[in-house]
Amino acid sequence: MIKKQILDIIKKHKRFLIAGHINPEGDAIGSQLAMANLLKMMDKEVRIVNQDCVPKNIMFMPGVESVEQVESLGDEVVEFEVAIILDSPTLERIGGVKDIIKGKYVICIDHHVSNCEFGDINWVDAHCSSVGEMIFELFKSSHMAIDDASALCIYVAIMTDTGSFRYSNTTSRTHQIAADLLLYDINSKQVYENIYETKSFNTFKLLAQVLTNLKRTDDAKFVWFKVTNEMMSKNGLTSDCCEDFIALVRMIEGAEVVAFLREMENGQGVKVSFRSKTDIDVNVIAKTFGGGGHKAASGCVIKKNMDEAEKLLLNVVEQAIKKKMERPKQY
Ligand SMILES: [Mn+2]
Repeated sequence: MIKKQILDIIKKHKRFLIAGHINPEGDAIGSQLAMANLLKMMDKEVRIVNQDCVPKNIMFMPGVESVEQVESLGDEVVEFEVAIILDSPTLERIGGVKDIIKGKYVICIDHHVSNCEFGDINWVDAHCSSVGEMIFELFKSSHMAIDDASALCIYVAIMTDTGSFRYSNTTSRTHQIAADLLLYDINSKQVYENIYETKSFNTFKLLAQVLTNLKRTDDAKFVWFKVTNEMMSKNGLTSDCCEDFIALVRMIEGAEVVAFLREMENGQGVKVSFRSKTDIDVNVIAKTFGGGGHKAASGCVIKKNMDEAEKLLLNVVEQAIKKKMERPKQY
C-alpha cells in the first residue's frame, strides 16, 4: 500500500532530489543510484545531492559520477518538487541538504528502527536489511524492469549493510533478493574485492596499534578500542579507513557489546560506533548520547575529550549489560 502511495506521488511530479545521510556508505549511495534509475525510467528529472562525498571503495558503482555534494552546488538553486530521503533516521542526519529541501514535499524511505518519520510520507521498515532491499521492492511494485546498473547498486547496498550477508539483519528475503540480483551482470567476487579488500598497508599498521591497545571489562562482555587523530596522522591516514575494524573486533568470543571510539578530525568530540552480538539494544545505548541506529548496530557523537567519553561510555554500557543479566530468563 505505502509503496503504491509513494509511486503515485512520484507519478504526479516531474523533478526530484534524492539525498542520504552524512558520511554515506554502500546502502545510502547504492539506494540513491538505483532510486534515480527508477525515476529516470518513469521519465523524471533527478538530482542526487549529499552533504559528504562518496567513499573510495564504492566509486566503482555505475552512475556514481552523478552524485553531487552540497558544497559543489555553490549558489545554484536546485529546482525540484519532491525530496526523497533514503537511509536517514532524522533530518539532522542529512546535514546541509536539510536547508535545500526546506518547504518541499518529503518522501522518507528508511530501515532504521530509530527513524522519527520526518517525511510527509514515511516508509520505514526495520525488518529490511537495507534500504537497497526496499528499493528492490519499489522496483517490483512499479513494474519497471530492473537494469544491470540498478541491480549492481542494490546488491552493493545489501552487501555493505549486512556485512556481506553475515549480520543478524540478513533474512531469507535478503538472500532471495540477492539471488534475483545475481541473475544480472554482477561479478560478486569483484564487488567483494572492491568493497572489502582494498585496504592500504598503513591501515594495517594502524590496525596493529588498535589491537595492541584493545580493552575489555573484567567480565569480558564489553570490548572497545580507540583511534585518535595522532594515530591517524602518524600512519599518514586521513580518511575513514578504519570503518571496518569493528567488524574484526566483534569476532571476539564472549563479547556482547563492541564499541569503536574515534576522535573527530575537528577535535570537537568522539564519534562512537556500537555493535551488539546479543539482545542488548545498542540503539538504546546510542540514544543516551543523542545518537541512534539499529538494535545491533548504532552510533553517536559524545562531545567530550577521549578520556571523558570513554568513562561515560563504560558506565552506560555496563548498566545495559547489568540490566540484561537481571532480566528474567525466557523459556
Ligand atoms: Mn542502511
